[in-house]
Amino acid sequence: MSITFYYTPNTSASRVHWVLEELGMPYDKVKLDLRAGDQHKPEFLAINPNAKVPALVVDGTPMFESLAIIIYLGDRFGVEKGLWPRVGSGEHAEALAWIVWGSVTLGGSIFRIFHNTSEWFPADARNAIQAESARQEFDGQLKILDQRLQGREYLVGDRFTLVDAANAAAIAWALSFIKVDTSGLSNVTAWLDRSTRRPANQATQGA
Ligand SMILES: N[C@@H](CCC(=O)N[C@@H](CS)C(=O)NCC(=O)O)C(=O)O
Repeated sequence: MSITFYYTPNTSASRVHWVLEELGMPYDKVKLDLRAGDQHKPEFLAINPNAKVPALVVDGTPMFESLAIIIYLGDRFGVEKGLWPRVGSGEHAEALAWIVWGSVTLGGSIFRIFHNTSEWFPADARNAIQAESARQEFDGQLKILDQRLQGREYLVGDRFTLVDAANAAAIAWALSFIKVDTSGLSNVTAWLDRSTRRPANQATQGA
């Protein structure tokens, strides 16, 4: 089997990187310099026509969208490693719900905050009202997450899964540029620390 991972550090690719390390499978890495425009080169566009990281090529089949990649890796390789529930089980249903929520609902708020505050985007494309409205949504979603984690260590079942990696990576990235009052979020704070301390995540830092 051959797996090639296309990534840039500190982006949406980071959670896929973490997942690949958790799975402990051999893979090749190709680092793209987004500021230099590597994502627009024809050879990368042939893999992801959206010109964004991450992308993954498994035995010649290209994939993009971090959420799709993580679910694919979980279904195909994660079950036997105890990192993903068996397809068709109740826990698999919960895993899909929480991982999609983390990417689409929570992730949507994070991206709206980023797009409306980051200097990566031109000043006239940023909107303070949009940023504030997304910020309020994000605060509410963190409370929902905190309630979910009440009395439990991980989001699904009684052990760490790729759902925790996907969501913790997104939130850790968000907290690097969004100031959050974490009082009242003790479950989220403890879960984030518990998850991000894992060796597989640490191995991706600076890589
Ligand atoms: N929904 C996509 C988002 C991918 C994305 O926005 N990637 C950004 C980095 S976080 C990117 O490659 N941007 C390059 C560009 O827009 O030129 C995913 O989860 O894979």
